Amino acid sequence: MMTRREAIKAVALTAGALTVAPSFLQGETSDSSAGSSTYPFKLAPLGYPYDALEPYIDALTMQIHHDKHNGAYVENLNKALAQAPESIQKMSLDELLLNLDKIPDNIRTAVRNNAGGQYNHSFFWKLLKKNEGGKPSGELATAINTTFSSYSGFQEKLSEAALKVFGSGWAWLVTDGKKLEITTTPNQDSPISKPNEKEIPIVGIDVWEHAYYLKYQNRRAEYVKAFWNVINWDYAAERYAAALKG
Ligand code: MN3
Repeated sequence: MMTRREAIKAVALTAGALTVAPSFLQGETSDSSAGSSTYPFKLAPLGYPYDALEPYIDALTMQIHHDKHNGAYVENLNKALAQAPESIQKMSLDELLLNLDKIPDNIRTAVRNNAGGQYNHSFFWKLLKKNEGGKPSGELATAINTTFSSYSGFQEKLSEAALKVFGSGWAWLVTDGKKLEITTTPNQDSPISKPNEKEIPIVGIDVWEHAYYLKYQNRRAEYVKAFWNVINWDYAAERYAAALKG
């Protein structure tokens, strides 16, 4: 239990020193994963069978990717935070990623990589669902068509970005709450960590080899092509609608 004085200190710290997550982001990734929203973090269950995305993404890839790779990010994030001051341990995933400059030097890289890994993957699992050739609808479809001329124009631009990522990283469709933009991040960096830009992920393609190597080996282009069949457009549309509201 926190004493009253500690509680006041924690509140003061949060209000004074931290970049507070926009309401849309607050607790979004952490509360919906089946665990606490702060340290120690837990790996939420995938939420659907490993083979749900066959033949586009195979069951073994999903199992290893979720259980082992995402599992390791959670484990290593907790290991890093175990040595952190209590004020840092009380930060949600979003707060950690929005305040990397306030993380102690000795654990900053570990937090950046592993909190990023946990954030990106928690989002990614929810974004995936076989769509049977489905396309975005509603406001998101309108925005995509306005920004990229057409759905196929958008597919081309995001695929191109995904293929250009050198080594391991991600290609994203993000929004600042107004416009849509395509961007990439290296390693497990999260778009929400960019200090001078507000970038909320709407769609993200994991182009680490661990996301596709078992089925596609070195053929990233084939994986990226297959990816269009497993985007949960309802989830992307929900995130976009929420981001517009701020
Ligand atoms: Mn991955």
